Amino acid sequence: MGERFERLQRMYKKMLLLRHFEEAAAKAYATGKIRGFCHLYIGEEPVAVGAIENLDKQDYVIATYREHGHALARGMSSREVMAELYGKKTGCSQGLGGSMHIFSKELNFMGGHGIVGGHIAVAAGHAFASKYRRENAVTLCFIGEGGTNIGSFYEGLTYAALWNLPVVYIIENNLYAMGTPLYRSQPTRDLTNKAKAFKIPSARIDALSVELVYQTVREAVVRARSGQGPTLIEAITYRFRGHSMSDPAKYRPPGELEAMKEKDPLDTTRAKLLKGGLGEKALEAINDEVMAEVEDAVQFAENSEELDYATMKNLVFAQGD
Ligand SMILES: Cc1ncc(C[n+]2csc(CCOP(=O)(O)OP(=O)(O)O)c2C)c(N)n1
Repeated sequence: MGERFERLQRMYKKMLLLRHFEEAAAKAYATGKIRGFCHLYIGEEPVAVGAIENLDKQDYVIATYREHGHALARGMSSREVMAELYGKKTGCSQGLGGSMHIFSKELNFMGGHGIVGGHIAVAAGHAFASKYRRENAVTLCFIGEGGTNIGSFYEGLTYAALWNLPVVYIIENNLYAMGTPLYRSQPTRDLTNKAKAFKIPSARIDALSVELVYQTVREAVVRARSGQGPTLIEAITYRFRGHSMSDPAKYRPPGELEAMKEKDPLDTTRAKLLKGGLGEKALEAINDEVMAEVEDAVQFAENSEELDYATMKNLVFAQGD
């Protein structure tokens, strides 16, 4: 089997993990086991998976509050992410961060940010630090399209361009910022126009194809790593669920969701693998393996303890007089 086909298989398995993981999270949310904010990425899987497939160990990832999938794609264990959603001490942030604050220093996974766009300038900071330290690292920064209306977007892009920083900005354009459609919140439909003011190279892609995401980000990562500076990619995608668990998403035009589900990136990738020679049995085995991992993560989260109050308090408040 060729390298390309193997990569597609690997990316399919990851996307499937993200999908099953979040479906399990939604179930746990419905029964009150997960509480607070919880933004699902279902439908958008090719963006995180295709992009992060390009990274090396020393690279950085920074994302929005819709980041469970990015953490899993970066290699965080399902157990640690699920336990964090459950608010348990075995979670990546000891259960104190929750859904919007998935974080791992070991994986250079820099969150999980609840302030829309707030992390965009932070990404430029990470890229500056890694360039200064000659780490040969690239920073991938994921942004919602709504986030490109925030001041920090312009600060981040200014410094990324001015200092030729090794950062790739990926706009996950899922067409809605909460319930507001793109045409009501953006002066332009083509968000790569925003890169032109900074002379940053850009690409606008149909992100239902995980291979196209992989390839486009590949070029940007090579450019960043070889000292040629930042790129802005607009990845056009779609979320199948509401903005967060409390949103029934009634603002979509009738039929839109159903039409997009017809193009579910998991189904199209599966069909490609079948056509490429992977049998039904092999696909079933991948599915079983992923399901077992998710079930294990749920059991792990359910059986884990919460942090004790004294430790929680010590982590939040300063010690001493
Ligand atoms: C500075 C700031 N303003 C408003 C909010 C409330 N808010 C949370 S998510 C969101 C919509 C953002 O949409 P987008 O950037 O397109 O990302 P998506 O949720 O679609 O992935 C808003 C307005 C916030 N968290 N931070």
